[in-house]
Amino acid sequence: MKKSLFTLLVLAAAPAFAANHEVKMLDNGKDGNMVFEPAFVNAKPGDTVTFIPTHKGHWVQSKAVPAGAKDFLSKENEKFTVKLDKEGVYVYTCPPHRMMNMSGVIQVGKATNKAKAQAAADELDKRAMQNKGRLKKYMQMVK
Ligand SMILES: [Cu+2]
Repeated sequence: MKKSLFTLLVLAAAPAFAANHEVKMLDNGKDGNMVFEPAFVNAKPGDTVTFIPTHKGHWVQSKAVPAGAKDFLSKENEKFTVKLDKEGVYVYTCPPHRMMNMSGVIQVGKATNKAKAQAAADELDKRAMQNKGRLKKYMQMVK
């Protein structure tokens, strides 16, 4: 009885431990030019991701989000935070550098919409003129 009450209290307090993950928008990074870093983030439901305009000329737009989650679109050169309420895979791109495959993946809890996210990632990889295969690599990190 006491133990289950304790468990209940811990679960109720869980949102207080929500983490914020920072993703830099870069002209050059470890994975090449025009890149998000880290481009794959594994988050828990309730966490947030903040995109940091480290270099200028970038912004983010979602290409696939889990069922019930809102699409997002930020403004150029602005810090932007997304709240990750829904479990699943989020695929996003930087619109002006889509052809350079400046795109990324966020997994939140279970990959509920993996097929849809994979299709969006494949489409980005297919259309990219540079840095092909990045999305394939990021999607392989989805568990
Ligand atoms: Cu960009």
